[in-house]
Amino acid sequence: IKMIPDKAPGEEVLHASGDLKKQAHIPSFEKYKELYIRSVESPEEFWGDVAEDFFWKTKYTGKFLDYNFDVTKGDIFVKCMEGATTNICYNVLDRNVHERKLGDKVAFYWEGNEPGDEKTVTYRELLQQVCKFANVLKSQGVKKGDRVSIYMPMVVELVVAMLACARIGAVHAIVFAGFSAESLCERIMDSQCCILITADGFYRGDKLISLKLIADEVPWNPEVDLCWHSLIGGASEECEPVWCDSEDPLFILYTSGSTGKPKGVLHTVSGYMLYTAATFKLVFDYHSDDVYWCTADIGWITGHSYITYGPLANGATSVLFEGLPTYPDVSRMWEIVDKYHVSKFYTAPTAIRLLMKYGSEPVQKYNRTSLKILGTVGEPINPEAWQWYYSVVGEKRCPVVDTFWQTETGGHVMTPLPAATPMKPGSATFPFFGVVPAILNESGEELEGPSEGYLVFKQPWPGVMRTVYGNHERFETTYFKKFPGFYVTGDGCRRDKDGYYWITGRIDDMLNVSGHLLSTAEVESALVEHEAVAEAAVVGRPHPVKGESLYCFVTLNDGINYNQKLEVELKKQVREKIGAIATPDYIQNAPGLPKTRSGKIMRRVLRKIACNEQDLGDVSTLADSSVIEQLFENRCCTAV
Ligand SMILES: *C1O[C@H](CO)[C@@H](O)[C@H](O)[C@H]1NC(C)=O
Ligand SMILES: *[C@@H]1O[C@H](CO)[C@@H](O)[C@H](O)[C@H]1NC(C)=O
Ligand SMILES: *[C@@H]1O[C@H](CO)[C@@H](O)[C@H](O)[C@H]1NC(C)=O
Repeated sequence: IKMIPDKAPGEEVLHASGDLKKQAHIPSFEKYKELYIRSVESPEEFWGDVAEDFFWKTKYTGKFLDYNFDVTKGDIFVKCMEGATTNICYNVLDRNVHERKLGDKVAFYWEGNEPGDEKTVTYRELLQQVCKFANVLKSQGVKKGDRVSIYMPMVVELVVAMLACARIGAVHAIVFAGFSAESLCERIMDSQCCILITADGFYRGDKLISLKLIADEVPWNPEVDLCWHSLIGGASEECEPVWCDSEDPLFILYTSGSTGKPKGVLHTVSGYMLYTAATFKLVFDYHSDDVYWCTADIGWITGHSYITYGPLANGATSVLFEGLPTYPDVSRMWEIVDKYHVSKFYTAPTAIRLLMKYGSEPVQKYNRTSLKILGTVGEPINPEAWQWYYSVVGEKRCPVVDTFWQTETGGHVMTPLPAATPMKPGSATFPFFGVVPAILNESGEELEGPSEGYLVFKQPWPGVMRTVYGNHERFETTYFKKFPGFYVTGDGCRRDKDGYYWITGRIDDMLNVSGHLLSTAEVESALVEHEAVAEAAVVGRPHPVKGESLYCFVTLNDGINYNQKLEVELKKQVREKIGAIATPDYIQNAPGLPKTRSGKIMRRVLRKIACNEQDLGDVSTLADSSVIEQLFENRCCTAV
């Protein structure tokens, strides 16, 4: 294991302060290396120590971690602590209230969209609400193994609903409240959920989102609607947890696939519990007096792992925020940091870039001396935004943990540890414990030393996904077929001379809009469903705030004219099919698309046209080069 974080001439390497190191769980790079080697060579010992903090009804019977990552040797599988029985809800609530005496500790400071709208929930109160709602679910016939769809805004009831499922062994499948009726429907159908939990509506900034109206468009739902408040009123506060096997499913969370249909990423109980608990504790260097705030939505994996399970497993106090960073004004985030004395703050590069545009004044209006550690998640952070976050928000006192991970990985896999890892702005630095990365070239050979290629992992860690719900073959094809023996992330990566890893972005045809992965195929199929459209090709165009914007080329059916009205219809179509996040930024009328002789659209060329880059590189495989000139002529210069 080569890790030599030396300062190279002209390169910036930043270190945590002595104060932070003094009390840190992992105080030095030496300590990190020592533990890392132990985690990889003896996973049973390393994770066994983590497991000791939790309650196990019965012990595991087989190997601690059993797996096959090689498709040529049989089915792919990962099992952690198989045979042990436990309950994750019991561990994150009952254990904290009863064994650790944290009943009166605040679990969540809920901060509403509207300033002044607020609520505090202690661990004891959270446990009571979860038990009541678990009893409600049981009274509706929900049993262990049943899937439950949740489509809710960022309210305490969302956390209650997910933990109530976990308590009775039901599998939650949360759908982000920004998705359309059609996306919700697709996910409900795929997971075969027996019940949908939703809300009347909520405000996002000054916009009212009527969730219930959207959900009711789901045509096959014959259920009579039931009201949360009337059901929970009469429910008992006692609810015995259902003991689950380590490898019983905990939740399904959908992520965009490159072939269009979303994939139901499945995580199981024990491995996910150990992994989210350990990453939360070490990556944010959690201490019992911290106030932690992750600005993500629970509808994404970041919210599952680092708003609900990781922080609660540690008995942490978190802020749960319903609103937007720009409402009622662009100081809102810092006002909240000041109000609750937030010490650990976790947000997305897209939010940082958005706020950066307004300069330092809105930040400096509020007291941020409580801040100790800053984190980023969702996409690689560009060094310029990193510097602003570090210098302006954190006043150069707070290390920045640039965490790389995916829905599929369950928790952080590449990340600095705040007191131990010397930081390089824009690098996710080194692997977390138990994670063994490698860089492969196109022919699947492992590259040593400074290199760039496919980021893969050689062995599992407890929190890695177990399957694609209902389609194990798709799981194997997507993550394991390309390079037998490795988990393939789909991201590109560079390793520098000091061994630091730099994530370079998706290798396949995915878009990352504000850190959310969208498949071009999904957007294209939404466009083509419009009667005027014959063909569509979507590429990403760099965007200063969102990272990437959607640039859509559409070829219309014969005899149809392109106009403003059609453009509006197409935008609406995509919004309705996929959700607001996928709204096209540019739509260009493209009577012809650049194709290879075998008929494959050359997206590489389209990306250059979208950015007005005249040097197209090698276009020898192009079937008809006359389309290129026309595409440049019709370029859109302003967003629609
Ligand atoms: C995703 O966004 C990041 C930051 O904006 C960028 O570096 C990366 O290249 C993007 N990925 C793709 C596939 O374009
Ligand atoms: C900022 O908050 C800290 C405590 O978090 C306090 O000690 C300090 O006086 C405050 N500074 C100002 C300018 O209010
Ligand atoms: C892949 O890497 C190996 C080892 O460095 C090298 O021999 C091989 O030529 C590389 N293949 C490609 C396609 O770059």
